[in-house]
Amino acid sequence: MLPRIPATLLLAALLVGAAHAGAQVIPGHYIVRLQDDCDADAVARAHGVRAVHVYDSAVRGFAGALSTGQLRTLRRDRRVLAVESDQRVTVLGRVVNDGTLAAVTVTSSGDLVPTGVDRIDAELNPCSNAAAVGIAIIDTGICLTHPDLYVVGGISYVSGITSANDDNGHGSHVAGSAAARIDGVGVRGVAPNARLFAVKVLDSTGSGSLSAVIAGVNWVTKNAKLKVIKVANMSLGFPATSTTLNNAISKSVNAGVTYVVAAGNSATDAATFSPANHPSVITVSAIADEDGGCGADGLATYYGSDDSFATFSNYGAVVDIAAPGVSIYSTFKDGGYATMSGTSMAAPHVSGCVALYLATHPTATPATVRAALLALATPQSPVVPWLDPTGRERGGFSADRDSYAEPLADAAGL
Ligand SMILES: [Ca+2]
Ligand SMILES: [Ca+2]
Ligand SMILES: [Ca+2]
Repeated sequence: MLPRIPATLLLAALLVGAAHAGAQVIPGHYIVRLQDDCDADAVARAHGVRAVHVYDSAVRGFAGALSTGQLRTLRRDRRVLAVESDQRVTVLGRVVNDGTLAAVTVTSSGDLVPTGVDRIDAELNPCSNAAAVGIAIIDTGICLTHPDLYVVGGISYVSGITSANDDNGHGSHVAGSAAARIDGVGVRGVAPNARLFAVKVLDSTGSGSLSAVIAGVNWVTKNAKLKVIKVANMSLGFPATSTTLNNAISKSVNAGVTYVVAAGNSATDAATFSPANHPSVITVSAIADEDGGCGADGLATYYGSDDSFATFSNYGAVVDIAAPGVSIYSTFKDGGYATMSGTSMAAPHVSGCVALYLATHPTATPATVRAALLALATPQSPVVPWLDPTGRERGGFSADRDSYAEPLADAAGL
């Protein structure tokens, strides 16, 4: 923790995320999963389907509008493993729009250290080689010209949008928490200078389709080796499960990409939310931290007291680790900065941790990365500060909603 500039208390904010509603199916649109040796394009053509997305790496298949007749003949085709309805996927973070700035400290370089970066002591990590690690932000895109973000590539799977540039702000915010540069301006992220890939699957309203998300996972998997993409952040979700998405993520993880996903903002068990419930991803819950320090002596936030489980955060056995997700200051669209809340904001703190770890352990598998992050994280209890073996002050958090006590991410010793 650094000495801090006093901050205004967040007094009002929009509710984060929608209430837990049922899955929102996109009528007439389907995702078709094929056997591994199939040419997805050829199968789609044979059935007269104009595929919107074709999957050829993380999973074989295609997605698009299907007539009742096409649906019937596809289900009879022996190359078809599954046909599922496409559905609506949304971001899991909102702008805090009361004009207050979250507490931040200033480094000697001049970059602001947002509270979340400070709380997990990322500023104490020497972070020698993060630029060697690529992080894919599967989101609304990233502001491609933002001076604080090192964006080296991208793709858009949003209908009618060819650029991966962020027209919403959410993806840019997520990207900045993970990797905003130390350059004397703006903020710094957890793993400054990590290379960012903008995988745009959600539109300007922060909404998109499951079929586009699968296309994003497919792109990451296909490009992981060549572009050295080792981390994928998904600050998005939907209240259902998709076997096609699950298979795609599994294959991507097997290809060496560590997936970090938001638990969701419905204050309920994340077990029924995808991709939070995937067994091979790192699922992240959110804590409220007001002052960037441990010890619960900051001011109360709109979503709970300092260093407590955020009132909106999903919980449950599928959650692996917690990170700050309330009133987080980071980069935004159009070269700007904004304060946002949500498990969307917690996840990229962990993606940054993954990048820091991989920078010094380049051959670690996703399972090894997860084990290392959990081993070095701060236990929930005690909240009262204690000194770790390096003499650094540590402290957990209170008010977890279940009996699974996920630890709080810590970046100093990665
Ligand atoms: Ca900066
Ligand atoms: Ca605190
Ligand atoms: Ca828990």
